Amino acid sequence: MRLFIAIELPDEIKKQLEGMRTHIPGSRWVPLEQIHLTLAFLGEVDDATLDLLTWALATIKATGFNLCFSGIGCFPDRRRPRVLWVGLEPEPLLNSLAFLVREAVLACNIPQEERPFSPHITLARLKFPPPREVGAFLDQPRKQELPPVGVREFTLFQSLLTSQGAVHTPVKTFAFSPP
Ligand code: 3AM
Repeated sequence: MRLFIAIELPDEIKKQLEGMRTHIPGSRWVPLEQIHLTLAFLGEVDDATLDLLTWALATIKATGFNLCFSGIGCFPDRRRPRVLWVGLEPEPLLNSLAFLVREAVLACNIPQEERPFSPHITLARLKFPPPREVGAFLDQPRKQELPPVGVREFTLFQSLLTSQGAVHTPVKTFAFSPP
């Protein structure tokens, strides 16, 4: 099973993020139902490791926090933008959750990339080098404030690759223990 771990966002927020779409040639906008905040990408995991992983994730002790949205940006940089995203204000409890998730994943012998966790919500992927519309998108003034989102759980997702693109299905949700 191809898996990743993410924080789900409320439908209202997903609608507002979807509303930020503009016309950019060669862009593939993330469908509303697939907008999320990725904590870890796992890739293919076998059934035995999945059992181990769900046990390891269930032992995570995390504290609830609020996600506060910041500006729009891109990866890897403005000269070669491939991914357009909305960023998040620094939140130590989010970093701590990502760290605990990463430790749990590594403990199950699932390899993880070395690069540091860089919290973002992907809005679009670009197929070819930046048309001028990308600059306009990145420089747009903030039209509306997105309200903060309370986070009390995270979700293990299956990502099934199909000819129509990826289909994401929640496998298991892990609620933070009450304070
Ligand atoms: O939330 P974002 O868009 O950053 O890009 C994929 C998405 O991250 C990423 O996993 C998240 C859920 O699909 N992803 C997909 N394939 C990947 C890979 N081979 C990957 N991340 C790293 N390596």
